[in-house]
Amino acid sequence: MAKQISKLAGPAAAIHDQKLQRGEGGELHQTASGSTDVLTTAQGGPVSDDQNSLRIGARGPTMLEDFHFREKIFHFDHERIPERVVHARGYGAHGYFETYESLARYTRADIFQRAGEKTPAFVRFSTVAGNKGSADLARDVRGFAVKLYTQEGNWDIVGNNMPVFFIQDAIKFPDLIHAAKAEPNSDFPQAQTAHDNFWDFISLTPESMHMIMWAMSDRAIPRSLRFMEGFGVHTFRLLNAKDESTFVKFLWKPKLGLQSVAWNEAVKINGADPDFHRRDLWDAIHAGNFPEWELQLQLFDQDFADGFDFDILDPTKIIPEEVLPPIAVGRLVLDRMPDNFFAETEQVAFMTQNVPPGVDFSNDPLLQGRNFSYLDTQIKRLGSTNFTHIPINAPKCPFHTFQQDGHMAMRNPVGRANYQPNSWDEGPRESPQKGFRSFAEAEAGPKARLRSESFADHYSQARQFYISQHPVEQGHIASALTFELSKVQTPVIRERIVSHLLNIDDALARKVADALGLKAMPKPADAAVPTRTDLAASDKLSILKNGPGRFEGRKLGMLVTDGTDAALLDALKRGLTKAGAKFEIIAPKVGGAKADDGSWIDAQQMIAGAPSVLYDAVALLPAKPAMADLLKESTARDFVADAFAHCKFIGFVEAATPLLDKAGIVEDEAVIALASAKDVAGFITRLGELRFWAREPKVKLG
Ligand code: HDE
Repeated sequence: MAKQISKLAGPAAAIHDQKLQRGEGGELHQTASGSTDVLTTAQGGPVSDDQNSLRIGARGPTMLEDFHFREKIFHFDHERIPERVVHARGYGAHGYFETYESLARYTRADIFQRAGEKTPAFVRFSTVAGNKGSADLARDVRGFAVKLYTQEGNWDIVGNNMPVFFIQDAIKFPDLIHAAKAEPNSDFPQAQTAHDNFWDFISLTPESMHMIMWAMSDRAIPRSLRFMEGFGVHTFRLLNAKDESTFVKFLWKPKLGLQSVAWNEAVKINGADPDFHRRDLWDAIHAGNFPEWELQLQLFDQDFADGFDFDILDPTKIIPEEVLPPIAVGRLVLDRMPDNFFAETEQVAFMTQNVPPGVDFSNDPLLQGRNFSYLDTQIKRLGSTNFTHIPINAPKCPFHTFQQDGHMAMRNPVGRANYQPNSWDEGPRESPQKGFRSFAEAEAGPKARLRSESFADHYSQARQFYISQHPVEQGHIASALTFELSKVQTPVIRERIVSHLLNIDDALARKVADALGLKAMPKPADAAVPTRTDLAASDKLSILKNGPGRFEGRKLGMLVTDGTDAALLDALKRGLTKAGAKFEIIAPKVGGAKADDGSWIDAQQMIAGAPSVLYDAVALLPAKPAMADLLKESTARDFVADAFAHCKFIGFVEAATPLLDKAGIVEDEAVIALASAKDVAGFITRLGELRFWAREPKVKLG
């Protein structure tokens, strides 16, 4: 009977046979990797057939005895681990930190002792509110978590791309996050704060107002993870060899400058490429364009802290860079993507309490609470106290503990001594000289649940942030508030937010109230401390005032057809490469098009798959004979109309004029004619401005 049954049946059999046959031919082999390795079970047993489970007869029941099938399915069933409760969606990369010069004066941390020293690093960027599968361009804070594998153990600077936070005490974190994430009864909206619960909580939490200004600014919709700043947020301490303390704030400054997208653009990017940020990082690193940040420190002593306008322990406050200029102490370069996303990016465990000797905590109540949370959350996610045995989390310096056993223990002590002190002359010993020492701060006071009076000013720095913005950015903040509050269905919540805005900036409050169609202006919210109007604007808080002034690291989308001017295209390609920029060719068909000189232009995208939101600027290079077909493509019209509406620079050849007309474009100085290769240099220089915001009032995006 068995002989009559084909061992392999169905389509899988055909593939299997084909692969086996071709394998015998010498070019292709059975495994996807192309290796000659024999497939095995996790126990190492060779597998003869991975296409069919073991059964009795061709149409009979599957047998429990099929240990390969059972092991395969069992393992698959357990592939998922709990996603992070916040910052679930993230993307990481490896790199290094290079120290500029010795900081021994301030800290005894080994990483800061020698100029030119390189320390391995792993960075994970993330959004906060969305689940693991959410889209990259959500309006949200971005996590900026850095793990430095120092010679004295791992140092994690678990920061964000905004220097302040919503709350002042960690005890409010679960409430904030519950309110921000999907509502519990409906389980929506996903990755959006534009809903009642979030704004209800915010409207009842005045301390969040400064952070709300940041979250409603363009900082919340970065163009690339490479173009955003990072901040340690809290005040930390540095301790030198004499245990003298200097307060410190950590700032990461991107070498390629700051850049964000427009909200309407973000919404469209999420549809066109929900992986926009991770793809951008992947592409840049694979192309050898390694993103880089400078680590800058704001250093200050107790006298500065005592004299500063706000409490340096309050995480809803910044110290403006104009008040306390930061010093550059090193650079962080990301030069390698993980080999495996799960093993590295998903399993990496950042913890605020990972600090080396010479770095210490302050009493910031948010930081103190985080120091509990991060260790606790790793048990839930990674399932064992031995999560430090996972390579991405293991220190890269020698380390010796007496910890043993537990689930998945990979490293186990050898020898007899698993305690100390012991009489066997075995095992590590503590070292008062080398070991971590806390700053011996004198603490006293009643045991009570208190919020310091010095934390009570909730509006002054919110106002300072707002007045520091470029008028275009101020407009975006008003639009973002209007959009978010327009999704709030309970009118009183909208009114409450406007009543807070009245304490920040009267014109902003009125603009939002008007845009929301509020029937009457509410009274300003009761403020514990009146808003200060004497704080000077800080240009460093603006993105537009800190743009790169060059197109390096950005991408031009070039629309071509059959008959495109090859010389012009070539000049554009050369000019962009010289400027350190990238380009992508978009054609009616992804296979490409034939240029006017008969050469073939390879395309990377077809028009319908590459809306202009994926690019920083566009060049329209079609040829006249192809226009009739191109004009029929509504995606070609959208390509142009969106580029214009998002205030992008548009280069065009004369043949493209009917397309500009069809998209309703009224030419301005950022719609630039490219008559020949001579015009390319000027065009690329203009691209360095990134956007032509002067157009915005004409293309109101809401
Ligand atoms: Fe976090 N946060 N957080 N957070 N946080 C986590 O730890 C928490 C806060 C930040 O890429 C969790 O491993 C509390 C501020 C980043 O893996 C958790 C409070 C800042 C990441 C946690 C805060 C951050 C996290 C979830 C209020 C900026 C992602 C998974 C006191 C300075 C790290 C995890 C990564 C992740 C707790 C507030 C940044 C639950 C209790 C402020 C970048 O432990």
